[in-house]
Amino acid sequence: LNNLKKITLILTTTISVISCKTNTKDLAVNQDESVKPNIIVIYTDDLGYGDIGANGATEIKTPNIDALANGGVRFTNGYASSATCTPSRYALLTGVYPWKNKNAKILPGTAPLIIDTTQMTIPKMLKAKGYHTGIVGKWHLGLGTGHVNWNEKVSPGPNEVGFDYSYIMAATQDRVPTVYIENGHVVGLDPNDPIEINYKKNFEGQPTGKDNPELTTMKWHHGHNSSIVNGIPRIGYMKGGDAAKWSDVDMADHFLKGAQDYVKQHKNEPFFLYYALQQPHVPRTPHPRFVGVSGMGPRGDVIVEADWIVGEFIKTLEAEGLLENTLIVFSSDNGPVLNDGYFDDAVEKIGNHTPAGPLRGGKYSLFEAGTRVPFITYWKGQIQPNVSDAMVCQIDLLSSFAKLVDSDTRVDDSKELLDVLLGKSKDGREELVIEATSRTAFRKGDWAMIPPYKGSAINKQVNIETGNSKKYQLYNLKEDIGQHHNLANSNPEKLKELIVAFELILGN
Ligand code: NG6
Ligand code: CA
Repeated sequence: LNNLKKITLILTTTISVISCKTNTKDLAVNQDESVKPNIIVIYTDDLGYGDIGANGATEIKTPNIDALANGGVRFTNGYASSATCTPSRYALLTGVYPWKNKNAKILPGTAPLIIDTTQMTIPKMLKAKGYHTGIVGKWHLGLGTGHVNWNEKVSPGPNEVGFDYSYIMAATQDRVPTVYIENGHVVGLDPNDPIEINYKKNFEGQPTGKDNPELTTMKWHHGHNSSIVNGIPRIGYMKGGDAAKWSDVDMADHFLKGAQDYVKQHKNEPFFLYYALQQPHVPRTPHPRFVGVSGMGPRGDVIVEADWIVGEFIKTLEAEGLLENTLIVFSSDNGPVLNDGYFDDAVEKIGNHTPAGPLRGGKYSLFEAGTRVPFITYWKGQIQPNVSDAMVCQIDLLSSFAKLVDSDTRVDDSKELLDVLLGKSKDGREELVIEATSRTAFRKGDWAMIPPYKGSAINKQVNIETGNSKKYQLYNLKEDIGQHHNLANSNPEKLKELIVAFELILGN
């Protein structure tokens, strides 16, 4: 009997150990699931810090973006890495400072891919953690290796640097080729009408903005006088591919549908979507239902359109039951510009609107408005509504997302700031190097320092202050957010401190 008792005891213990083990395993599985939220980056093009209501705009209404800002963390010191597109996008996806890659500058539509296919990227890191990864929208990081044949599979591109799915425009809305590319294939291409692209010379007999202004519906101001597509003169020459050419006024709806379809298709697995909107970059082509809504001309109209798009996209996430399990980051690739090469009333109809908010400069500038942009994180039920003055940069997303999904991947320039992004901490970056048209400047604590640069103090074509000066500039942003008072002479110790820290990072 005693023996039987013993056996029973052993058996019960074993069973309870087994069941305990099973429980732990279940728990681990559950925990694992819970660290796999979806991640979406909504990235606008040239949207300024002051272009959204949440950051103080009163002349333009952006209720849907404001809802994200007011329901999430609204960063007042959120930065793009650069004051232009390609470098900012490079830094966002790779976590590497763009000034470390000499090719990370505004690219023509024929440029080769500038991300090394062996390099770490956000989608690659997430893929390794079981995520499906997609991009819908603007790419502008180059395609192919030098001589792209647009009539064959275009590669390498987004699919070779970590994206399982890509639906993109190659460069910008104002650059050829003006076609959509899905997983490397031009959408709707008629093989009997092959595409040819050249950025140096025109194809014989093809009209251009320069020679045929009578064929244009939008007038060029500077640049933008090559091939004409849909009445809009572009940068670069294009021949053929007529059936594949996009409709500019439908682009926002088209990308929205792509983004909605993507999340619907992948809602049952963890996914990462990089949704890169084209607004309010030139050419500004609002859909007819948005024409005139802002009273500010096409630039205002496409901002209202972009806001509507964000609202529709969020509605889709809600309808699919995804909002509670999705971290959304909303930002812009660089600061605002009014006249960026077309006569489109952006300057004439600006009224009292201030696209840069209280900041100095704009796109292309080393002053704050070049890189300090709308920056919002939103996660229903997980992020408490909050305004954060912590310094964060898009370059930090890679390491921070890695932390979120329990990945060991870290990239040096990319600071792991997950708690800051989730609004749980205000311990942001202490330092940041910003870039604008191949020049760099430095932010440390409350201070901004711009080293001397040759060249014009104003980019006359776009009417934006570049930040160039023969002298060092030093600003205390806490007291002087508009960078009106250069303290380089009156505070030499601070200037020295920033120069030393800056050069240490630059490796000088
Ligand atoms: C500039 C274009 C500008 C815009 C910019 C890229 C001219 C004169 N200007 O070269 O219109 O396309 O490149 O903008 O061509 S970005 O947001 O993609 O960096
Ligand atoms: Ca841009």
